[in-house]
Amino acid sequence: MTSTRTQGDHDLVVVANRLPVDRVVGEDGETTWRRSPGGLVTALEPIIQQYDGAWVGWDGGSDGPEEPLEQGGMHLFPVALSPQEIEEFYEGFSNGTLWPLYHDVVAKPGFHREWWDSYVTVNRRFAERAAAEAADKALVWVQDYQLQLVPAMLRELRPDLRIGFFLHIPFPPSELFVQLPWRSQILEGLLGADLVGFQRRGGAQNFVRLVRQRLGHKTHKDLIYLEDGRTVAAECFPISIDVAELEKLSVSDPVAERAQQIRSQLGEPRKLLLGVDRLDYTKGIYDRLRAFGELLEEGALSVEDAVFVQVATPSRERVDEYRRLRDEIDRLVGRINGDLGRIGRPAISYLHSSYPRDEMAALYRAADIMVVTPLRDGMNLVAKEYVACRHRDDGALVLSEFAGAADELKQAFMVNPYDINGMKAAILEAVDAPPKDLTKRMKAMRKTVRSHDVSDWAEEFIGMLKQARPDHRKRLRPSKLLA
Ligand code: GDG
Repeated sequence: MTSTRTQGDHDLVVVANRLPVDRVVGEDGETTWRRSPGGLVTALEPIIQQYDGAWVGWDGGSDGPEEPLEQGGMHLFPVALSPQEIEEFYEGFSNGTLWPLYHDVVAKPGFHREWWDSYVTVNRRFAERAAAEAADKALVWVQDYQLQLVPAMLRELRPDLRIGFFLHIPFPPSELFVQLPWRSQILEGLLGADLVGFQRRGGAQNFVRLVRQRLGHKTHKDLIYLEDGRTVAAECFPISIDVAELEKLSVSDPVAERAQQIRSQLGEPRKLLLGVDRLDYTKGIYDRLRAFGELLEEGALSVEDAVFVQVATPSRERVDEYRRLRDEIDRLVGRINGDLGRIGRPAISYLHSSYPRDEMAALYRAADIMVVTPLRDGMNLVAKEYVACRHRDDGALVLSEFAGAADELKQAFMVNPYDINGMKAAILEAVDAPPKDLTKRMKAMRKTVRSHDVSDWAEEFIGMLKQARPDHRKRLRPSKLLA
């Protein structure tokens, strides 16, 4: 094989769809960069700084310049997308095909050949950029579903690298995955990595089963043995949050005061229920609000003593499915408030907006019951954030069993989000639970969240990637391999 080596000088390269900064073009046409908030940036920043590493990603604009920039000790390398690629690669194949397919097909995935072609083209561009920036034998960590072909493309360009891949969303069971016309190409793409990480054990198992069944590779437990002598490990690495940062924020005086103020502005309800989600059809916002509406209608709860605050952060607004969802939720909230609200006492306080981090912390502190009911979710960081903010060991978490977080936050009030009566019962159970029971549950959940934060997640992944031994023949006799 001929390898086109154009080596860079970074010992660690993160490759993600988005850069950790957004390009902001001012009225004067000047470009400035704003650090984009979020767990991934917080998790990876210290590690990248430690390695003097690089981050390759899209800057969120179209046809922008590709000059590298420095931010917070990180070397950032923008990858440009054309307006057509934004439509076909990003909104199309990533968010219109893979996103619904990987989330239990809760919406119908679109299978369009031109979207796929664009996905291949853009993945190649990311791989080439990463290949150019990585030093000899560097670690490269590719993130998420938009870039599943990058590991194999990168390996072809740079066989010396250790390549890791982490999927932030669920990896579907074989029965759903095989709908994808390009299923083999995606599996081959991922197998370019030495280590493929998933949020849950089930995702890793689905992947191993698929490569065995579809591609005929030998596997043993979480290892896959390729004909060329390489071994690929499939492991679960549940992601977490920056617990210390959020705890510090949530106990600060301004946040405590703001939490009080929120409750008083809502008329000092006996129970404040809260939902915080990107406005996405996987998050189960519609059925959750329906369940709450029915509880009011039936008199199990009353607007005099309970209110539901739903923050729905705008998301993917150019995709049809998301516009439809927004309209449906607008209608439902309007109907519930129209039918059941009173002057100064809306049933649902619905906020279609994005808020700064301290306001989120104040909401978490103000809420008696956090309702997290996705139909499917890789992890769901909101559930962990709520727990991190409850330093008095009070409050209740109602949690979907279909969120990755359910594997760890076992003391939550667990629900099947498709079962509206079950959700109503769980909400009432949380509303009526004795404080002692809530404390016991919250204490246990806080212990779990504090014992594994996002830097542990990143360090564990990088630690394992460093140990990856590309050639399995050096460590395993063929007799140990299971077909
Ligand atoms: C994907 C996977 C997986 C939300 N609104 C505001 C705001 N947020 C923050 C939350 C939380 C994050 O956004 C959302 O994270 P989630 O995990 O809940 O969901 P996705 O965006 O779907 O993330 C998911 C995650 O990747 C990580 O691997 O857990 O399963 O789908 O941190 O607090 N933050 C601010 N203002 C808002 O209005 N500041």
